[in-house]
Amino acid sequence: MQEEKYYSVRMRAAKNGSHEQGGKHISGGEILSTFSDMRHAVNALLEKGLTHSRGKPDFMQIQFEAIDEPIKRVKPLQIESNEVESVEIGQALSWRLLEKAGIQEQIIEKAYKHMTECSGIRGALLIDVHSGERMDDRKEKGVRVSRMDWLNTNFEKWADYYNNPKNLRVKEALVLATKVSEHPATVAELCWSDDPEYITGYVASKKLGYQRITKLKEYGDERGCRIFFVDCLEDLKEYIHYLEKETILVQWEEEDDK
Ligand code: PML
Ligand code: MG
Ligand code: MG
Ligand code: MG
Repeated sequence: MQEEKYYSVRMRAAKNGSHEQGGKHISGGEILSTFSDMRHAVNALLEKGLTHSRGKPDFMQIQFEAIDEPIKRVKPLQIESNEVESVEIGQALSWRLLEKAGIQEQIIEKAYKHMTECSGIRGALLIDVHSGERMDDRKEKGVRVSRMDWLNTNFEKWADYYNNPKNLRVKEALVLATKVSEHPATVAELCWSDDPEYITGYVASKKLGYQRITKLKEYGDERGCRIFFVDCLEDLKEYIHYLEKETILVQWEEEDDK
C-alpha cells in the first residue's frame, strides 16, 4: 500500500529581531501534516507562536517541506507523574532519576552547571555521560529535535484509555522525549519549560519512561532546560542527523500495553 505523503511543518518565533539577530526566543513548534491538512497545521503553529507567555513576537517563520524518507512508528514512553511539594524536592528527584538511568552524580552536577551558563538556548544541549562536557557545537542555538508528531486521533485514544489529560504541551513533550529516547545513544533526558508560567518538567529514558515532576523551577523563571545525556558516540553527526532529520510518528495501540 502506498503511504500518504507527509510534510514536516515547523515554526519559530522571536522578539527583538530574529534568532540569528540575537532576538529572544519566544516559541517553536513541529507538526507532521498531510497536504490537505496544511492550513490547519500552519494555523495551529501560528496560534502557538502568537499567544506564548514569553511575549509577543516580532519575528516568525513557518515553513514546510515534504518528507521523502520512510517514517518510523514508535510507541509512546510510559508516563508517570510525580507530585512534589517544592522545587528543591523536585530537583532532588530529578537527580535520583538520572542516577537511576545510569548517570554518575558528578556528571549530573556538571550538566546542571552547563545549563545555568547556557540558559536562553532554544534547542537541546548534548552532554557526554563520561566527561560531562557539552558535545554539540551549536552554541546558543542548541540542537532542535524535528520531524516528529502524534496524530491527534491516536493521541486521544491513548489519553482516553489512561485517563490522561489531552494537553497539547504534554503531547508535544512526550513526542519529543519518545523520539530522543528511541536512539540507543541516549541515556536520559532532563527538561523543563522556558515558559515562565509552567513549572512541571521531566526526566525521560527508555528504561524509566516519561517521569513528570510537578515542580522543577520557580514560577516566573524564563530559564528552560533541555539536556540529552549521550553515550557511545562514535558518530555525533549521525546522532544529530537522527534528531533533526529522521521522521518519527508516535503510535499507540491498546494491545501494546496489555
Ligand atoms: C515545554 O514547555 O516545552 C516543555 C514542557 C515539559 C513538561 C510537559 C509536561 O507537563 O509533561
Ligand atoms: Mg517552549
Ligand atoms: Mg498533529
Ligand atoms: Mg541510528
